[in-house]
Amino acid sequence: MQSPRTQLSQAATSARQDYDVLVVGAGFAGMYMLYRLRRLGLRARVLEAGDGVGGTWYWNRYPGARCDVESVQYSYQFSPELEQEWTWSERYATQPEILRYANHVSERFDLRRDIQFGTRVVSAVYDDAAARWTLTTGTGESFAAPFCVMATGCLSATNRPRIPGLDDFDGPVHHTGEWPHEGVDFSGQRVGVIGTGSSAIQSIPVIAQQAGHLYVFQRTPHYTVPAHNAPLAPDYVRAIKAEYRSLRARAKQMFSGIDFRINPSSALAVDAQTREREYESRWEYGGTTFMGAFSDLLFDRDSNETAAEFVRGKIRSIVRDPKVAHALSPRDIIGCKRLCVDTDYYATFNRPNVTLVDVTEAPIERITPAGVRADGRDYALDALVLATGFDAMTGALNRIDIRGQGGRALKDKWREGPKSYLGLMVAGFPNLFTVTGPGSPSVLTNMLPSIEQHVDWIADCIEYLRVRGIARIEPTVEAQEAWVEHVREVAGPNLRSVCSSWYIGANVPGKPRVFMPYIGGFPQYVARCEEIVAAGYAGFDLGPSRAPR
Ligand code: NA7
Repeated sequence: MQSPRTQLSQAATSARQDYDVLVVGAGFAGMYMLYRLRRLGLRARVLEAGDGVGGTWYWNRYPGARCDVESVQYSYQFSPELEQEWTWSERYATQPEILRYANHVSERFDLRRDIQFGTRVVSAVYDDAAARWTLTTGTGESFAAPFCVMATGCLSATNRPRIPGLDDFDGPVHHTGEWPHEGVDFSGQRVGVIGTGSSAIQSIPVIAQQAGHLYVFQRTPHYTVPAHNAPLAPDYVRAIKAEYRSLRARAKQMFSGIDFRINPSSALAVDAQTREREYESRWEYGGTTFMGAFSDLLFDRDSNETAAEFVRGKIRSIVRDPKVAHALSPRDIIGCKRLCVDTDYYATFNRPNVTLVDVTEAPIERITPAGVRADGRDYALDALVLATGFDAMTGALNRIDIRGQGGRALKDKWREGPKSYLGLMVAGFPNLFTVTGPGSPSVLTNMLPSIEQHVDWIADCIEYLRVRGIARIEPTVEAQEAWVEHVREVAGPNLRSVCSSWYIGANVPGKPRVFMPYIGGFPQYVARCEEIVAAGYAGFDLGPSRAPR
């Protein structure tokens, strides 16, 4: 008698040749992709490494994990019914609430039956002659289809630091991006957190409340602004639900795809008092809208410095020990690395059980079986938290052995940095789509509308080809080169392109330094995508034809 697992595996194997589209990943991108493909009447299979839907929200279960985009905007808009029936409870949703939402969506639209969980795709190979992609999984199963959509996420491949001795540590080591599902009890323990980016900034105040002592190993201080998170009042929720369509429409006109007010003035065009008032009111309001205080904060260093100094002043006023306040104060451009949003981050350093270990000047020497050696001394620890981020944007794609025409590996093509057309497709890789790929606005925008825009574009494209009996689509090298150049050009004047952030791959040793996302703004980008379609997929090679459907 066969075990249910064997039967399942055989069922998948026997159906493997028949899919129209394969989708890798069941986060928000993969789920919506499946929804759209089904509505086109296509047979799709989603392959997902995790045991549930939700992508980044499935894996990032560290204490304090939340979205830094307001919940009413960080949600799908493709279904007005879904918008009306789901009620967010807080201004910034917690990871568990977002995961509940993802599960609700998957149940509401009956998505699970076409998702195969616990299935990590290790290779994707294009067969020129058959015009098909074959995907192979870690357990040796293979799936084939003429189209493949990589919905693998921008921040999903964890960045494990190369610190000597890391594997020798006697206690548990948890990466924030691969947090144990059963949770971690730090009660009374000596805990070390390495990193001070968004994940650290969210988790440190929560861990500090539980740990016996918390040591924070900081290589670079990051700017963070308060979230001022709060439960959402029923009246506010009712008002949002009544005007969802116009809220979404307004958001789509914004550079970041998020509806918020940007002050059109330059920070240098107003007097110091007016500037202070604007920063103060943004600080009181909370969240990343702080960067909308003046329109030139990300273009003019002097303007930027006024905002940076305002935040440093806040740090000095919150953190009692001036030395710690100084160490926590970033010197560089605010908003260059992604601005963090916190609850009580700076105040946490006033706690007697929290120690900031500044490793700015000299890196952590090594991890020993007993703890961390840094700053000329040994810190004895019971547990270690790696809040060291991700191999962003390209990591998840490069960890799959993707081979296009002539067996050429994507990793090799991208050795000097990712090249794509619109962040949607890559020359030499026909019929392979990347949702929010490098070269698209993606991480610089609200991910949900960016995902929906890409998924709609891909679904419409596949339908266009099928209706016309076109078997293949691929960007031309010329169109791709021109797009890559455009992406580079628009990044130039923006201050975000000048610092050592994960936007340019600087957090991963050896990664090519290229500003990966498209910083021309969401509306401009969408308009370009639409123009290209209206011009009959300008910049793409289409063909050859087969009998129309
Ligand atoms: P981030 O923002 O990449 O932060 C990672 C942190 O880890 C950052 O402070 C790094 O310092 C630090 N880091 C990385 N490697 C090391 C080593 N080897 N030694 C010491 N410190 C290290 O990742 P997050 O997960 O916090 O956030 C990622 C995004 O998710 C965030 O922007 C939001 O969009 C959501 P560094 O600054 O590189 O000196």
